[in-house]
Amino acid sequence: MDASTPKAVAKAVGAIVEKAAADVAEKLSGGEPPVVPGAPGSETPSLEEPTEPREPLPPKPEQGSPERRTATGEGTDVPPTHVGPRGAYLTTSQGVRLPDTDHSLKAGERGPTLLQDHHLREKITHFDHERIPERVVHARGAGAHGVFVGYGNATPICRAGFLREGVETPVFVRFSTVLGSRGSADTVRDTRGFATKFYTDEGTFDLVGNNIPVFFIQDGIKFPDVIHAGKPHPDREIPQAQSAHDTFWDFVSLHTEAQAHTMWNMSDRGIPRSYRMMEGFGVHTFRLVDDEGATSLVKFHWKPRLGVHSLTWEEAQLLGGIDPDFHRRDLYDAIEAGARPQWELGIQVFDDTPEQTFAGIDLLDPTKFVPEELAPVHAIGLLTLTHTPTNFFAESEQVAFHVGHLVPGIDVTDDPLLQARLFSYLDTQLTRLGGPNFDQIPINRPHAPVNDMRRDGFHQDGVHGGVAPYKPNSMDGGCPFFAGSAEGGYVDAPVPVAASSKVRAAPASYRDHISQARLFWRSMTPTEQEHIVLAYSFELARCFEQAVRERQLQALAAIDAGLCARVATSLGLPVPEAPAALLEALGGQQEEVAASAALSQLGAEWPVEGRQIGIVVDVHGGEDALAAAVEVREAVAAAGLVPLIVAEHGGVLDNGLTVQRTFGVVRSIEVDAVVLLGTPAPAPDAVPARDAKAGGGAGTRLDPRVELLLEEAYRHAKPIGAWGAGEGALDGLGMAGAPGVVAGEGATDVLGEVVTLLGRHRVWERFAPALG
Ligand code: HDE
Repeated sequence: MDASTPKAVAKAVGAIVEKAAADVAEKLSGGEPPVVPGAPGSETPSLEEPTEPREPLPPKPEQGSPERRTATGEGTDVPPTHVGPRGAYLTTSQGVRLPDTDHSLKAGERGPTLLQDHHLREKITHFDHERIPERVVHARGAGAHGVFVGYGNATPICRAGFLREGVETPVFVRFSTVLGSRGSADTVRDTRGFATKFYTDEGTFDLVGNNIPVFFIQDGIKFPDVIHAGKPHPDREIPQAQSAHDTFWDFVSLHTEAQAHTMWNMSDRGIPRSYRMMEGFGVHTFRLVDDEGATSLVKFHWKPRLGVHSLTWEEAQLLGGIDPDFHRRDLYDAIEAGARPQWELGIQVFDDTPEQTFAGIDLLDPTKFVPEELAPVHAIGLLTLTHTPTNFFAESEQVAFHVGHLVPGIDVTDDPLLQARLFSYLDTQLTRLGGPNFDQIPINRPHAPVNDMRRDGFHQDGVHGGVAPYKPNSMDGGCPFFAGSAEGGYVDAPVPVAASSKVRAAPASYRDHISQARLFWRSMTPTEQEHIVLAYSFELARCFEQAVRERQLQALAAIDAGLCARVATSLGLPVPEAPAALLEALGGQQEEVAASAALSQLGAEWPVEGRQIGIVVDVHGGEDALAAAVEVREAVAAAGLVPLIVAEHGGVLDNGLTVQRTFGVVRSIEVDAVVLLGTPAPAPDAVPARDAKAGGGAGTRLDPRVELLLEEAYRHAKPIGAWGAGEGALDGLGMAGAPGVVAGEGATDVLGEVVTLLGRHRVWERFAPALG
């Protein structure tokens, strides 16, 4: 039969329709049509409200629903890696293959574009809407996937399942700066966000913390004030991602409860070496609940396995220009290289007394932390970051944290900063992620079963069955049912609330703004104090208004007279008296701990894996030098460090090594230590007119760019090693014999010493006499 005639086509279509009708009839109750159509649900409701928990009712037999597909057409039962683009051909958003995407549909080659060009319109319309609002704070950040394993020792005080021994929970962690826009530099002086989403079997728990344990404000209602003060000036929109400007220091010098946090920001904590080398803090006091309902108060800590380390301020500034993505690159490169970043989750535990105070420190005041000497941090689990994101936008950008994402066993306290946050995080996602269904975006989906009776809204991805998204109901068999504590329900801890009246006021304990800034300052080593002095001096020198500088100096006078005098000298201003009001409010707080050794970053040894070692190779140094380069590179990699081969020209050397940086391109900030193998003479491209870095030179036989590399590494207190002829070069630069400068005959011996030095991060002893 000829299927192309209209008659034949009509016949074929008729047969298909007939078969479909027969199929539907078959599906509907075994061929029997329903007696009376219109029953709302698939079961007849009972007279009484159903109380026996059961799964949702099945759909009615005639109901269909869209097939489950991923956004790119794949079925949903595929591995997560299969949800990206698929198929070999370019398609429209509807999956229709396309022969061309370079030309609009036009009336002739030189003619006008036709309105009917659906491909052009679809492509451009989507592009026009690619941007979503960046986060109002913490816009600049980077996330990674990982796993958390509980140690089990927290179980006696916390019923949360993910803390039980050996329980593995998938996590997503996002690190961030606070002030800068999405495209700002990673290494600015700022607080860092440390937000972790635990996809637990009992629901999602978010620990949305910072790398500093105190905050600028005691009450969330001040958050818009402190952020407006820290953001760029509204008229010129400068400076970007900086606190070094008038409005910031105007606010914190008037609003002195911010002084403790600003002290931390001015310290080396404000410029971390790496996300992998930061502590994290929940900041607020939280409440844990055990199986019996008993409560304790805790502060959460993240302790990095690699220790807490920082950049120098000069490095941070150079990186802002040379590699603004330094921290996210470091994070992703480390994971890719197998140096998986790890932190232990720790808790400080306090009795849940009505005063909610420990050792004179009000636990509800988020501008105060509890020194570890007074309350030790107990490790309760291990976090390991294992995977980089597949798509930055889908994961790091769309992840939505919320301090109200709590699981049974973890509850909040009345800290007024935390209370305001409980409102804010949900609210902000409505604008940022375009509606109320942001929790259905893949990175935000809980791993626990969800039956929340929420319906509809923009970008609804669920296809909800049933007719009764309300409680109580009998139409959907009563489903969903309530879960008490025994069924894993989240029961708010029934803690008493003291009799009170409505007030806009803070308790007397909140009046002390100085003791903890003083404690921090006094806990620092001379090297760290020097950095703090330089940071205040830099920031205040960049303020225009004299009154702002003078007012901040007054606050410093209350914190420590010596600190104030040093900053005042640097600014060329008189040393002021400490304001009486600040001193009076101090009271007797913090007398027990004059200094907390745990706050200093210096003085211990840490693992060095993932650290980058610059290996400077003299390509004209002969066979021995080239062989040594291979030996050192292998030893560096074997020690779990990352080698960076630096030579006068690019390409592959005679010894088979690939040059990663040329002298013209390398900068000291990329490496944690430098090893000099030989004395590379000035290369042909070391022409001052071409590159200012090639200009100087101490007149040694060394290439001036290598000299600059060594001088900067020296100034930044990095370990430096030299082998063979390189030893003489260090002599010429006046570095030989200085602390942390190692020279010797055996290349790998030298490397061994450099690695040992790196375990202490930097060689600050080099400058000890200057620091007094
Ligand atoms: Fe946040 N904060 N915050 N914050 N915060 C946000 O939420 C807010 C505070 C923190 O990587 C926003 O999704 C208020 C303290 C981190 O996605 C917003 C107050 C701490 C992140 C918001 C605070 C934080 C945020 C912006 C005072 C440390 C980044 C976009 C009551 C314990 C999370 C968003 C990520 C993000 C509000 C104070 C940490 C606007 C109102 C204290 C790590 O909701």
